[in-house]
Parts: sequence; C-alpha cells; structure tokens
Amino acid sequence: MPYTIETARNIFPSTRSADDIPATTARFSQLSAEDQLALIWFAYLDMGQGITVAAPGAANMQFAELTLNKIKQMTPLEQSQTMCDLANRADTEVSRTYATWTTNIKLGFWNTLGELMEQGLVAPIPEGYKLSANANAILQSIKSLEAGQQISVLRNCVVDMGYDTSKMGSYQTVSEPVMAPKSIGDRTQVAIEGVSNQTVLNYMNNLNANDFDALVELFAADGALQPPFRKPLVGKEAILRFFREECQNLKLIPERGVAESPEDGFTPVKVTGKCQTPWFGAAVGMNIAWRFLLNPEGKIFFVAIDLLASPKELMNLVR
Ligand code: ECH
Ligand code: GLY
Ligand code: GLY
Ligand code: GLY
Repeated sequence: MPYTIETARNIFPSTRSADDIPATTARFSQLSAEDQLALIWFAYLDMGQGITVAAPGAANMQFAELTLNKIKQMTPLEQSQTMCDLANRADTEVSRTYATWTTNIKLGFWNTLGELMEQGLVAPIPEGYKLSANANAILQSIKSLEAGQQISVLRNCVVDMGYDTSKMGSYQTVSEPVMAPKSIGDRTQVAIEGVSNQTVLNYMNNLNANDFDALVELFAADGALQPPFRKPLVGKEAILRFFREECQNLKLIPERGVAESPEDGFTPVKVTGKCQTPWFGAAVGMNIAWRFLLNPEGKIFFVAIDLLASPKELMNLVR
C-alpha cells in the first residue's frame, strides 16, 4: 500500500494552519486558575461587543443542570473555589462530572455560568481584578487573532478544564441526543470550484444534513479523520462517535479545490472554504482546508481538517 495514515497526514504540506492557537492555548495553561478565569472573562466580554452567542436550547442544557443548581446554592466563596478547581483540574466531584461532558455541554455550562455571573447569582470575577503581566500579554495576543481563531482558543481552554479523564478509571461520556438528519427537502448541495468528485461533495452535503450514518459510509474501514490540532481518529466507529458528539449543526461552505492525478490509485484532493459553528452562526466564518486522500475504491482513506493561518491560505491549492 502506497500510504499509511502517518504518511497521509503530510499531503499538501504547504498548507499553513493557525499554529498560534495551540501556542496560545499552551501559554494559557501555565497561568494561575484566577488569571485563567479572569482572562477568559475579559476576552469573552471583548468578543461579545461584536458577536452574540446562540445559547443552546433548554433540552441540551439538562445535562449540566444538576451541577449548575448545586453551584447556585453555594456561597460566593465556594462558587469561586469551584470555578478555580475546574481550571486547576483538581479532583473534586464537580471537576469529575465536568470531565465526562462532551465539548458542547462544557461550553453550554460556562455560557450559563457567565450569564449567572452577570446577573449577580454566581460570584463574578472580582471588580478591578488585575491580570498578571503574563496573562495580560496572552489576552492581547488573543485579541489580535481573527474571530475564528479567538473562539478556537476559548473552546480549547474550556475543553481542557476539569479532572483528567485518564485518571478516572471507567466512566460514561455524557453527550447531547443525536438529532434526526435533515429531511431530503431541507438539504442543500454544495458546489466546489475545481472539484467534482462525488465522495467529496457527499461528505460536505451529508455533514451539513447531520446525516452521520451516510457520512461515515464514505470512509474506508481503516479510514481516518484528523480534526484541527488533533491526532487522527481511526476507524469508522471512532469517526461516527466524533460526528455524533461534536458535529451537529455545523455548516460547511467549501469554495474551491483541486484534485491531483492518482498515485497507485490514491487521489489527493484539497478543498478550502469556510465553516460555521452553531454557537456563532454566520457571525464567525472559520477559514478551513480539507485535505482528502481517496483510496482506489473512491472511499476516504484520510481527511484532515485544518484551521487556516490566514484568509490568504484559502487560495493556496498547491502541493
Ligand atoms: C466565563 C468566565 C469564566 C471562565 C469561562 C467563561 C465562559 C466562556 C465561554 C466560552 C464559549 C466559547 C465558545 C466557543 C465555540 C467555538 C467553536 C469552534 C468550532 C469549530 C468547529 C470546526 C469544525 C470543523 C470540522 C469540519 C469537518 O469537516 C469535520 C468535523 C470538524 C466568561 C464565564 C470559561 C462561554 C462557544 C471553534 C472548526 C469542518 C472537525 C468538527
Ligand atoms: N480545536 C480547535 C478548533 O476547533 O479549530
Ligand atoms: N474544532 C472541532 C474539533 O476539533 O473538534
Ligand atoms: N463542537 C461543535 C461546535 O462547537 O460547533
């Protein structure tokens, strides 16, 4: 076989992804818990000037409700401590519960806490809190990023909080229910300048329709999907689980692409365009590249999703 997953990761090596994001996330993780919480508070306030969040519906918030109620009943001091424990990844009951939640539930939990803090129902960041020089420098770097990169940093910070699941033994992930796929009449069809490959078009259309069962059938049995800044997820089971847990109601807006001639039957295809998250809708368009490697049967052997370094990268379709 001409390719392994490891070598497939290097197709279209001139693609420049937004390396500022993992770098900023790593710097953030070195800060004290107090600084972490205050920094996110300031970053979120700053972002909120231009962008509003689409809060998840009540049905999706039920999973965090018990924990939120528990926090509401705490004294302000206990509330601040609980939030610091989350940032510190301390071994507490709330931190353990938090760790079992999927990304969207974690984001929804903090979104509600932020509202409660604004309403004075949960201890706010102390008025006049002064960030350390380090934290302030990180806040300034975040502010200088484009919106799609800012929300990626915030998301990473939230994902990394809570107790370390690798220390937890067996546990069950708590995720939102999977919605039914869109009905045929409600589906949209993408068009990609320069790409007519049906597998690639079906990938975009099925993801936009939340049709994860059809989507995963486009993958080879040993196929892999690499989300931004992460290791590849290998095999249909892991990929389907990821789609169900993390990919509901995304909107992919591919714009252009290039398909190279096959080598030993394997075809590299690169597509660039935008992606919107249900949290921010059309207010934030992330610049994305999809790097596909199709096997001789036309199935997806590998696809990497990259968050691009700059809008200029949308035009980079060279190898
Ligand atoms: C407050 C202060 C105390 C501490 C905290 C606070 C609250 C913070 C809050 C933050 C909310 C942040 C949010 C961020 C959302 C980010 C979403 C992103 C989504 C990116 C999706 C992409 C999808 C790409 C993909 C494609 C595929 O083809 C395959 C699948 C997949 C203020 C209280 C913490 C409330 C809501 C970045 C890129 C295109 C790979 C998924
Ligand atoms: N994990 C970073 C991003 O969502 O792009
Ligand atoms: N940015 C979506 C993910 O990495 O899961
Ligand atoms: N994890 C899905 C989203 O943030 O859009």
